[in-house]
Amino acid sequence: ATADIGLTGLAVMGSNLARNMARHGHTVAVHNRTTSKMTDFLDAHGSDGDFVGSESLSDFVASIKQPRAIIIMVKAGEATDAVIDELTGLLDDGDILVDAGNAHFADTVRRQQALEEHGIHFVGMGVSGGEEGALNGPSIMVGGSDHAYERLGPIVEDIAAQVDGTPCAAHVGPDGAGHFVKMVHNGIEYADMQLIAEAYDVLRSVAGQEPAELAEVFRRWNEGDLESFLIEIAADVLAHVDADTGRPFVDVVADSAEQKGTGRWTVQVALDLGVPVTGIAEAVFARSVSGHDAQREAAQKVFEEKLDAPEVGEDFVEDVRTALFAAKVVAYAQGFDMIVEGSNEHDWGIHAGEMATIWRGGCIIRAKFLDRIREAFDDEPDLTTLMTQEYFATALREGERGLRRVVTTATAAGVPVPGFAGALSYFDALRRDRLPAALIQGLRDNFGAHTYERVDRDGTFHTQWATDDRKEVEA
Ligand code: NBP
Repeated sequence: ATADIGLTGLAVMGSNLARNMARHGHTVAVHNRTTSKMTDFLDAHGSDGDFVGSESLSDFVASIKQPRAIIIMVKAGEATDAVIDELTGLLDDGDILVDAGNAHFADTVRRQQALEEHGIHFVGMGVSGGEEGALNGPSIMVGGSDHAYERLGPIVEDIAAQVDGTPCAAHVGPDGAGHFVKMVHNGIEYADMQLIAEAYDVLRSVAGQEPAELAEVFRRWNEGDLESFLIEIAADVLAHVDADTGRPFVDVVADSAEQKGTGRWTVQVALDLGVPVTGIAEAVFARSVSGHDAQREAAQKVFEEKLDAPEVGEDFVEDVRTALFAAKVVAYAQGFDMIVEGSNEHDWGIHAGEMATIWRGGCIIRAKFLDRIREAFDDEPDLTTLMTQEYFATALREGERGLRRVVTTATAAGVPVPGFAGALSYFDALRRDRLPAALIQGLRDNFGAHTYERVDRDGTFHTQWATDDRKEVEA
């Protein structure tokens, strides 16, 4: 056996990851269910480094040094289970099987438990950064045993994106921790993109700026606190002109956003954990709304679109910028709340600040401000919410006025801003001394004797609503 690591599944992600490892001097055993894809891969990319190609899984396994580390990069779901089943019988005690696809973390936990009985260390590895990242340096979130990371870590840290000499890869925690964090990362990505899209919509629909002008605005924003990959490519997309029609590219693209499911998973899991990730939820629902063609068509026939845009001046652009940053802070704070809550629930021991560190490069939400998140958790590892940490609190204070103005102006103009409005509502809800949840508790007790607690003394109470004297009793 000569290969340092094996990879099966040579579609775009697997091919690029295999090439990345080979380019870093690791000998990579490669395999694909359809053999021609493996031979095509070697023909096209064999010169990238040392590969050992195998047609059969048994030859593939035999070509890897023990304890073996094998990356599975096939379609998430049944295909992954099928490959795991085939490989299990061929592996030895202590071998490491890595699923680098987009698995749901609950599947990873299930697979890890099943493989533990066979002495195999199963790893759920979240890989972010798309095709380009896989080839040139992704952000890698590893969930698995210490033994697995000892074997895998050096290779993974080698091929990951590097920021200031630090690899964007880490051992996040056991079993499903890596895929969980990757899922939340994608959820945050949804929220971030929704806010960027709303900022564009408001500036275009209310301030009347054209896509080419807005590309310049985003380019400027990318030089300040908002500096990030998503803002950079937003400028790029807005500046792009359709070759066929000569119109702005954003005007020829169908306005129905698609989703592969990780945003939806994040919200589903957040509901179970009881974490209010309103920014992510609004983003997922906004995409659903955009795809509800029948309802949109029906509503447009009945309710005339009435854009009653108030006059705004140059200062509005700056308000949108500060609003965007403040809303982004809220969305990221919620995402990190979810990581902390998930880690507590599953006893994963995730270091929240480390997640910010490994998201600084390689992945889609890479941004300057992740450094600030890392610093915040370094200063205070048990931080209750990012929103109160000095840097972010300042961003919220400075952005509050803009956020209110953007939400009220957009609302008056009939421009939907669920992301901005949700962020503002969350901010206001946290800040308020008293919430109307007190009335909800009263209603629940009235119709269902669900009981309530009081502000002035301990205990659980119920009011006998059906009686004349409405006596309060201790429940
Ligand atoms: P695909 O998700 O399109 O999967 C294609 C690969 O799965 C091929 O190698 C195919 O083999 C193999 N495969 C299938 Br389908 N069923 C199989 C089975 N029953 N047994 C063995 N192999 C099987 O590839 P991808 O787009 O490169 O994505 C790979 C993974 O990475 C996915 O989980 C994806 O969600 C994740 N991911 C993708 C991106 C991205 O930007 N595309 C980013 C991050 C993560 P064949 O050649 O024989 O059909």
